[in-house]
Amino acid sequence: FKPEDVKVIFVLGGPGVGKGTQCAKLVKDYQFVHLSAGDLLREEQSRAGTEYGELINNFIKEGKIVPMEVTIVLLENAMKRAIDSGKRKFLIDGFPRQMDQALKFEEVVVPSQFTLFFDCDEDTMSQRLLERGKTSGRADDNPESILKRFRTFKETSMPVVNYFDGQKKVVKVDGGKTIDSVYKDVVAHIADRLK
Ligand code: UP5
Ligand code: MG
Repeated sequence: FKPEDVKVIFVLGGPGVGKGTQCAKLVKDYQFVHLSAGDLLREEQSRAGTEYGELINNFIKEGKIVPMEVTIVLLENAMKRAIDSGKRKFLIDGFPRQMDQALKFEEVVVPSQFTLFFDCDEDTMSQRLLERGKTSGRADDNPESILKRFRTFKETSMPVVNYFDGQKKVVKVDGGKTIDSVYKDVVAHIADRLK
């Protein structure tokens, strides 16, 4: 596909900040295609006999970042399928979460338009994840994994946010409020770039 035909918004923020929740609302109101890198990895992992299944599961439980060769191919394939069916606006959720991924994706796939960054304190995010963990079945919604995810986010993923911020390509929204008030802020901040 031609990069100029495609629009990509990265959606970043700590574990449990509400990336998936806010993306779902944007999809409903503005017809984006929502691609969560974590969801794509979990799908790939649960596919029987997959070469990467075991590897992915271990990385996720440890809150570590899966090698980008895996993730970028999954994202690219999902984007191609969507583009073939006439879509062109993408929310890429939970990616890139390491500098090399950011540089590689923008080089080989398409440069992002901007990054929507949700900010929130760890106590709030932790409570949300533990609550979700009662029913989510996610291998990483437990106290040990959550601490590791927070550490990876601070050490490895925040540099990505800071890098795009240095390019004046970050829109920061407070993710600590109610779902509806966070969404109101999102729409208010990026209203002119949702088309
Ligand atoms: N909730 C949401 N918003 C709320 C609000 N405003 N008020 C109260 N509650 C709110 O929300 C989390 C929970 O909180 C839900 O129960 C929700 O109802 C509630 P959600 O929208 O799911 O938050 P989200 O930010 O999407 O949280 P998620 O757990 O998905 O974030 P992570 O970034 O940790 O998970 P992700 O799936 O992106 O990645 C998982 C792992 O995959 C990573 O740790 C890593 O090991 C691996 N990975 C890679 O290796 N590479 C990648 O590129 C991507 C992932
Ligand atoms: Mg998510």
